[in-house]
Amino acid sequence: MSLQDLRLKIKKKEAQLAVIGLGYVGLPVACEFAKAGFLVIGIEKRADRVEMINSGVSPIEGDEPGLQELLAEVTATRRLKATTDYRMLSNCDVILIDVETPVDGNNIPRYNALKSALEDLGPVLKDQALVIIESTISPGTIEKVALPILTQTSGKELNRDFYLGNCPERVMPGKLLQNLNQISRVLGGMNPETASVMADLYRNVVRADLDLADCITAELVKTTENAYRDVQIAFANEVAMICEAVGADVWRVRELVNKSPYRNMHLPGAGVGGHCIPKDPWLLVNSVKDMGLSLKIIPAARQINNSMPLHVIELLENALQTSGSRLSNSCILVLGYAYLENSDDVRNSPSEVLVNGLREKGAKVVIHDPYVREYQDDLFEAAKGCDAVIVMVKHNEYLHLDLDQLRSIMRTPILIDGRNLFTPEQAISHQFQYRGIGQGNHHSA
Ligand code: SAJ
Repeated sequence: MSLQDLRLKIKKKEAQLAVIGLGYVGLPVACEFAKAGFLVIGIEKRADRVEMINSGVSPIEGDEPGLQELLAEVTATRRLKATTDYRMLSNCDVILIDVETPVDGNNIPRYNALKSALEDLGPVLKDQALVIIESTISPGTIEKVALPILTQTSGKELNRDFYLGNCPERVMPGKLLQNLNQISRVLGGMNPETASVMADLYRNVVRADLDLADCITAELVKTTENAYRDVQIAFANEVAMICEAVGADVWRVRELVNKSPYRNMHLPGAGVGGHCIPKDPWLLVNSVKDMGLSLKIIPAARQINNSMPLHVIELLENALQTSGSRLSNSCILVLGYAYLENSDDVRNSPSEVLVNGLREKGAKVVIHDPYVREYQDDLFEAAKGCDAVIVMVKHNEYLHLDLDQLRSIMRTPILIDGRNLFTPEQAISHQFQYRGIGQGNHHSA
């Protein structure tokens, strides 16, 4: 069979698909291709998740519109079958890889999961199969990591016996299926024909642009788009620090800046969390780490964004000092532990950095988050006797918080606003002492 034969099998939906890694990316991907009419084998290392998936129950936490129903349908019709057994891949024509690609404490990707998946796939790789890595990877990883492992473990030759591409995922928790269908994708192929065949495949699930490219371009686009966001957020945070220093309101400044054409100043805040933004800039930086290129903006943006939870602590200490209190014997209520509003996802949450910092300084910390199971106790019960409340996440549940009720049960009415939930005027009119990211004036009544 040739690549053209594979293209034909894909067009007739006779190609047998596989997805390695049935997490928050791989599972929706497997379901969507099964829904499109392909037979899909899902490889998942955790047997408990395999069992859940095959019984039609999604292991993905959080609200994912349509996913549970779709999974139930495609497993009931046996279009999707999950397994831990790589031998099931020996008859697969297209294998998508959606495993995690974290960076270590030195911001270096180790690719343990990716290397393991490739090493297990190689020996069972079918002749003329197409392997597509969807995970976010450092530019150069296809060439320097994936290709050598597949070649060595399969004994096959690229573009003769198998084909290789990179199609970075672009999904966000809470909108997995919607993103998959509606956001354009970059199709990087190790040769142009491979990219073209990838387009025939993705056309079955993506109703947006499918942009053909080579692999290094695809790897660069994904890591760059998230580094871009991180830098934009860091810029907003740096302007917020300026506004605090000179006594201005960053939110008013941002509103008026963004009235200028071609401006889009992002939201300053208490930090940057999640599974993508804190990691992907380092994947981009890592692509040139041994080339003597001295990068400045991207690492500096990471440093600024990582410092924001610590800046929230500085705002708190300043407010406590004004009240004659000390952090070491205070009780602090933290509102929001997820990394994003209206989400239960706590990965790389800025609140974790904040809470650890407060406890290291001797404060007693109480956490509330309506979406995170262990923190769903009554907010006002949690606030009893507290010396300050810190807003870390702008959950909808906090938008109409009764400040009078809150003040009546707190020991010291201090409000530290990490997400511009309240205006200083609102807080002060309810007799709170207020500090906010980027709020350089309006401290207290
Ligand atoms: N944040 C700010 N200021 C902003 C925007 C976000 O402080 O102006 C913070 C958030 O509070 C959060 C973190 O940054 O802690 C990340 O927020 P996010 O909106 O970027 O959400 P993510 O992490 O789910 O980002 C994903 C990314 N999508 C992919 O990687 C495919 C990102 O590229 C998207 O821009 C984002 O979703 C989105 O908004 O769709």
